[in-house]
Amino acid sequence: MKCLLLIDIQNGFCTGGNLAVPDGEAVVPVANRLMAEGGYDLIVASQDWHPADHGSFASQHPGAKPFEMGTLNGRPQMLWPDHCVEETVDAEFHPQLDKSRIGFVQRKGMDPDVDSYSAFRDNDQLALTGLADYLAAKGVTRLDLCGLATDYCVRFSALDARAMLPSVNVRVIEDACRGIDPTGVEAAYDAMAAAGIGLVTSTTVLAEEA
Ligand code: VGL
Ligand code: ZN
Repeated sequence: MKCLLLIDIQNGFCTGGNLAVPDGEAVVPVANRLMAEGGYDLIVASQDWHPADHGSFASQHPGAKPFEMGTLNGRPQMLWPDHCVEETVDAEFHPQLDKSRIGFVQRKGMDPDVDSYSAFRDNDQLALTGLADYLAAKGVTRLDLCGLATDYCVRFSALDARAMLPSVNVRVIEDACRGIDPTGVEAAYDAMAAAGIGLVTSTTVLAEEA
């Protein structure tokens, strides 16, 4: 049972979005091709979905500016521009993403007091989204991830998949990811490889099907 997990391919992380990732929209055609021709049995998409007063927003911390470190509930927290606020265009999936093949959408980041980079659990690792149980119940044996951003939500989703679904083969499709900060992207790939996550390209994945 092969599953493709699309991480946060939303307007907010693409050009023109509130937390635009350089070249973020470049993942859209690759993701569409993977969905159509990658031989997946199940396609899941995560969606960053914040209340307007989310505590990860610099706007909620008097005097703070976006991309400064702050604290949230006693934990170090990167303070972000307001982004992916629920029910706004910024939070919608990219308009060119083929939604027709997405079987399940996992929203995250709804609790204003904790950030949730991972599609599986909050950053404090206390509250689970339920996605690990969902994938286990579906009998997923291979999980391929891609999307935005490599150094945040892709990284922590892949690491949690590895940790929470130990019998699943977890891979990240590099050319279908884009990151915020080049140093962070490098660190993310190092951490993922060290955890036993396979790093592949869409060419490899599509060739497996051919
Ligand atoms: C993300 C920062 C804040 C992401 C989400 O999708 O990588 N990054 N919220
Ligand atoms: Zn967010």
